[in-house]
Amino acid sequence: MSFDTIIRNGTVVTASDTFRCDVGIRNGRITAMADTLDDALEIIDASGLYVMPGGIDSHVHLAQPSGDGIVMADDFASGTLSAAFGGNTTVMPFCLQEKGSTLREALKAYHAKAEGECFVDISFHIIVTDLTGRVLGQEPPALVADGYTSIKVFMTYENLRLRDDEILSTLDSARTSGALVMVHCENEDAIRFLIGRHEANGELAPKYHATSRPVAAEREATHRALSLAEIVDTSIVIVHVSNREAMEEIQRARARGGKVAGETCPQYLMLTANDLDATELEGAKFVCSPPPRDEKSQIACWEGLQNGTFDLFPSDHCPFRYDDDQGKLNEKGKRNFRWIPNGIPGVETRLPILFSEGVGKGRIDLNRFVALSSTNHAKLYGLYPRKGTIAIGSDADIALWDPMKSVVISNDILHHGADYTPYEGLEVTGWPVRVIVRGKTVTDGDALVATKGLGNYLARTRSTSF
Ligand code: DUC
Ligand code: ZN
Ligand code: ZN
Repeated sequence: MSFDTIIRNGTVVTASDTFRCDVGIRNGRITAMADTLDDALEIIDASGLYVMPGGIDSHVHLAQPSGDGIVMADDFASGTLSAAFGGNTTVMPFCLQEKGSTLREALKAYHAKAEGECFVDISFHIIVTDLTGRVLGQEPPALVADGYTSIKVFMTYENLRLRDDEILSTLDSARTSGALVMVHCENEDAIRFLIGRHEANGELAPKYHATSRPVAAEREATHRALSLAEIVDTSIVIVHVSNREAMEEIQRARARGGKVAGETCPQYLMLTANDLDATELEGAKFVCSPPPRDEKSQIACWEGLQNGTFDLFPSDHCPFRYDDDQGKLNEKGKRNFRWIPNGIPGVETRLPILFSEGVGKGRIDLNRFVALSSTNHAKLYGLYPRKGTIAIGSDADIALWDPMKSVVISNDILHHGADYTPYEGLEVTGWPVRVIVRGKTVTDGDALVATKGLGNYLARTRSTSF
């Protein structure tokens, strides 16, 4: 046999082209693309379907400690299962450095959590929270050599944030070692001041999460992060941008010659701060940071996806159960918004939402969909062309898309560990009907046809985007 699998009669879509051809797979890789291919153990008929690179979700949180008594709703098994059903073949979760431990120790702990559990391939970004000890002196060069080529830092959250001098040191260390730094941009001091004011006024409902983290707090921190990167002359990723003003900071930094990548996420296209103002405590379901803004911000984020300000459209999947004392409605969270864990689920709905609202409504074309959902993630984070495209020699990571399939999103049909979806009742058209990881089918329609452990850990090269 020439091939293990042939995908026949489909329309291949990459970030640059759309064309009809058969795809031949052998030993987990794409080994032939031609008008007609024959001679395989398995023939998959993809008539009427798009043959796309599997989604790469480069911003997800799985099994991450999130505060006293709070438990994330997804571990590596459920999170990667949900990812697969959502059309993804690789996800990039965060590995959180606990204060007092080294980055290597953090990685060891996360590898232990993920080992043998995953349904799709994974690769970690390291969240740096503690610069004492050898962290910046010695660890990054060796970590980059071992394929850990990205770092995230927070400007907010008292227990996670780095001060400006620490961010500068991290950026400088990343520049010399070849790592890429992702920054969560919100001004912690301003947020703490506003939370304090809300508390003094007895304003404790979930909706005050949004007003305690205003656009100005995000815009200011975005400007500062970009300035710090400029000062040490290094590249930077501004994650989860929610509004026009922060987006314009990215545009201005690029115009000055800055090497900047930017993300926006489904919640900034589909939700607004009004969703946090729901009856009872339902607004807790939409608490994430930065918070969703308003309709004008949604329009701005679409513009950013269209005009290239945003290179990436990850989910920022950060799932907590709602009706659970280890989740959104923990004892303290029920009484005061500041204790509601920040984050919402979305790894399974990211691609259907972008396809339906983006391609289906004429806002972006098919090739931009592939760039935003897969190819740009692979390029930015050192996985391309092994991942993120349909090409000879690439891993056979493929999502077969039915562009006509309409689905009403409901928590019942999703596979994550959360007990809700923020997109309940949203009708989308376009759905991944089969997902293949390195040549092996993981999902086929509603069926799971692989066992966990199929997902590999991916060491990465330095970014090829800048
Ligand atoms: N930042 C993230 O990137 N994800 C969820 C929560 C947060 O603050
Ligand atoms: Zn963040
Ligand atoms: Zn995140």
